[in-house]
Amino acid sequence: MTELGRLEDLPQEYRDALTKLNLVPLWPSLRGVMPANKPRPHTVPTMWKYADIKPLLLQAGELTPIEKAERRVLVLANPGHTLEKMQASPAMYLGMQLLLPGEWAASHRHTPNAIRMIVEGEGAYTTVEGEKCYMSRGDLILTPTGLWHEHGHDGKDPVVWLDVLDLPLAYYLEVSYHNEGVKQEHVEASKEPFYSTGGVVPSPMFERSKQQYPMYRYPWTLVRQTLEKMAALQAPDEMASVTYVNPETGDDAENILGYYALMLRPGQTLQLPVRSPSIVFHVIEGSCEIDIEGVPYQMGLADTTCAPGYTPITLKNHSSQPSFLFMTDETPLHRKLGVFENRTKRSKKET
Ligand code: GTQ
Repeated sequence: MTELGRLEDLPQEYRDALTKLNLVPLWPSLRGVMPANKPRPHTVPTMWKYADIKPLLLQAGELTPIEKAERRVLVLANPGHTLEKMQASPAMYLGMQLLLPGEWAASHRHTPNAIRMIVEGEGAYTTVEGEKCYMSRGDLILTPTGLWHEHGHDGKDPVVWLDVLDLPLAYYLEVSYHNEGVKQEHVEASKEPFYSTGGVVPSPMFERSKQQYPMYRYPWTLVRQTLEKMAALQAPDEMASVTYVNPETGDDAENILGYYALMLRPGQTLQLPVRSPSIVFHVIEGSCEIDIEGVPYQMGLADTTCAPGYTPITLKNHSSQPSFLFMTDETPLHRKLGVFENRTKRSKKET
């Protein structure tokens, strides 16, 4: 590859003249912004242990009343992007949110899409566009772009959940903002049971729902059952995984980030395809080892790990119990932009 001229090769006077006019020579920076064959990600493999986060989150509950926080969240920030950027990857934001009994996180809506994956505690709920979605461990609740949502808690113990937002992308695009709302009245039960039978969707008067987001809550009990059935019927080296989709269209549940759940059988090792999107793993049940470019991360219950794209990743369940993971990645975004790649196929062809 041709070595390109450096900034230092240019006379200072010339460089100053360019700077004064808001001009930059491309060639000293070209290889940086467009490296050969593979991107150079800022995202570094990072693990956050729930045991480390929980006491600090509970302390935040004592230090900062909910009214002063609006959302009481500790952000899982990837040091490769610098902590101030509050991003786990180019498009993913992760936060652990605490709601104490009796607290209420006021209604608002925002341009970034969000989801919550419930980590622990019973009795809390998110009201999304007037539908009350109860939170139990492992449930996924969508709050897509522009939809009103607020969190309440009628239970006895602290409730914690993992927030995933495409905030870094929205912020980069300069489209990130929120509106404050008023407490949602006329609240009804979540309509998610209408979609709990695979293969059929409600069609009152023979009309399919025109709602862009017909289902807000994906209960863990049902997802877990599906994974167990898959694992029981599949060959031992197959991957028991599901994608959270819009039940009316079969598209990804949200536009930018993809959401998935996976079961690792006891003793199972799974080599994941090497693909362009960054990916986040979160343990819903059990434990596992995640090898990212050969470095092992030991994941216990509710631990979370982020890995950059274009990276070989292997999942190993060393225990005698099944392990269940929630995953989120940037696949829908990459596909829409036309930059999605699966390098596994290519390397197979080459060899
Ligand atoms: O619960 O609506 O972690 O608006 C960051 C921003 C959670 C939320 C976050 C938010 C929320």
